Amino acid sequence: MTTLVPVLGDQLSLDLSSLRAAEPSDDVILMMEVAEETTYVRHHKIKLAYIFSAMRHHALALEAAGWRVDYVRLDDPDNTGNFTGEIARAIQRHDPERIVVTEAGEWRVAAMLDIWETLFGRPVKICPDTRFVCSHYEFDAWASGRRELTMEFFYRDMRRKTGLLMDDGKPVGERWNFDKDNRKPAQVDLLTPRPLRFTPDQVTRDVIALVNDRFADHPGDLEGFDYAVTAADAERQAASFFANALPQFGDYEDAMLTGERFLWHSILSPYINSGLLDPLDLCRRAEAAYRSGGAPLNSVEGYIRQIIGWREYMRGIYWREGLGYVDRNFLEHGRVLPNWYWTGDTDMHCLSETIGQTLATAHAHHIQRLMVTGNFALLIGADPKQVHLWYLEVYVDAYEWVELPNTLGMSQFGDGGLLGSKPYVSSGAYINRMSDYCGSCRYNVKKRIGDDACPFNALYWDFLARHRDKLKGNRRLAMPYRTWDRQSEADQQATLEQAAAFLRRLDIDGGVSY
Ligand code: FAD
Ligand code: DLZ
Ligand code: SF4
Repeated sequence: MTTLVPVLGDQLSLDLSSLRAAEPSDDVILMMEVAEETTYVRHHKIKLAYIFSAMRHHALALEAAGWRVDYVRLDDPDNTGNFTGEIARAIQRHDPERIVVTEAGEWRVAAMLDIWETLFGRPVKICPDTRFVCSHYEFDAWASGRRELTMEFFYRDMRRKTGLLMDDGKPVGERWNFDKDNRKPAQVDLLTPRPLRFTPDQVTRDVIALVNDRFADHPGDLEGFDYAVTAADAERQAASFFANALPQFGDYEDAMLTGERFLWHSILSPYINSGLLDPLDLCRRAEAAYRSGGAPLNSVEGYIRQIIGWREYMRGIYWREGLGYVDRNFLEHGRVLPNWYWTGDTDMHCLSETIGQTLATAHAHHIQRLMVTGNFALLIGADPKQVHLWYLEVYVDAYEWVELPNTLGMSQFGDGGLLGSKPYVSSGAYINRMSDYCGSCRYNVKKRIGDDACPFNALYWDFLARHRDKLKGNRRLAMPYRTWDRQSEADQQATLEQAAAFLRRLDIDGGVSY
């Protein structure tokens, strides 16, 4: 009487809900490296190596915990290349009475799980993913009947539910949100903490060879691969973050600095998303740091909000909005992304820095993703679906449930404001305020017109003018529109011509078909 328990590549947690419904003595865990998962986008090589190595190490951890693991490698000659084909083969090997699986993280894979019961003629139990604080049902109950799905109110409910940073039903510090304290620009500082680096072991080296061999045409390279690939090493990285970076996490949350890839960020998202770290546990430890005087409230509240607020909210939106979300394109944008999004080869320093770092490490921090690559793509009117695929491809932490709402919703305003109350666009002034990028750029951030004018400046006004019909009712844009209207017609005309000339050059020099 065997149960087959498929464990997917982002379900690498020892207390996964499906495992709770199984018995180590009788049941078989199935883990599958399959070609279909590697090619739905051209995943960055680091992302592939990370996932396969973490999966292989997790199989060893499961075995050490007493489980029987049937592990199918990508280069197994009989590998069918997809989850359903591998379940069919595993049924032949083990003749299980039933299948128990934790729900998939995205629509594409959920649709596969849904047909297994009919296809294989045995019961399939799909367990809720209890690694999230908010269930689908709870999110829908929260969202139903609301005119606006404001993250802040969702977040407060999650604080109440978890009790995080709550005293007698009230938020600690008598405020829910310390965002205003968290917008300091950073200075270059030799004492900036550095995340730990992990030397690849034999398992990772094998995977690196496999990825280099099979995915040579995918972006990135594996020369300096140093991610943690086990729960124990991910835990070391978390401990290092709490000890060294959390205290200043809040102050510099939105800062960007040349050559400083990590600043005071945790760099834990790949481990949380694939299951090596438990998000709620991290939040409780952040709170403990505050309560024991180890970190200030603005940092700890900011960190907790990112996880039980933004992260949970993005998942809720993803599942609530359904399959059609990916096609939403409120602003009717269709420009092809410049080919230098895959090389970093541009003379705009903020972009070359962010893209260069992304290609080198498969990571960029939030403000780089939102206000540099995302902002630029939105200003030029890039096709939001293509932008989504780019983010899904290049980041090690990218899974559709979290990447899509962040990119298409928050960053590209593709959903017309369901998720963000205004488009995240800015001129060069914002980038200049929050970074040191402009100081070593060939463009002058103060100029709007001329060969050396920062392209973000004319593009920003052009974006607002172009979309006036759709955006004029947005209260948060009333001020920029008033500023635009105060400019002389000649100045406005010169700005629009500057933007048009830039976009023409971009299409000729930088366009690429996807
Ligand atoms: P920290 O700055 O240390 O933040 C702490 C934690 O909060 C993160 O580890 C993460 O788990 C969570 N978090 C923070 N912001 C968000 C957010 N907006 N949504 C969800 N979780 C958040 N995050 C992903 O995990 N996967 C993605 O594919 C992804 N794509 C993004 C695409 C765009 C266009 C934007 C603007 C943001 C995206 N994010 C994504 C959110 C954010 O950029 C990353 O979570 C963060 O940079 C990860 O680095 P970190 O662990 O150092 O985060
Ligand atoms: C992202 C990814 C990749 C590249 N490869 C695999 C794989 O071979 N096997 C696997 O189980 N999972 C992989 N993943 C992660 C899955 O795509 C992820 O589990 C789904 O997105 C969940 O819906
Ligand atoms: Fe980017 Fe403009 Fe600053 Fe150059 S001047 S780094 S293009 S914002």
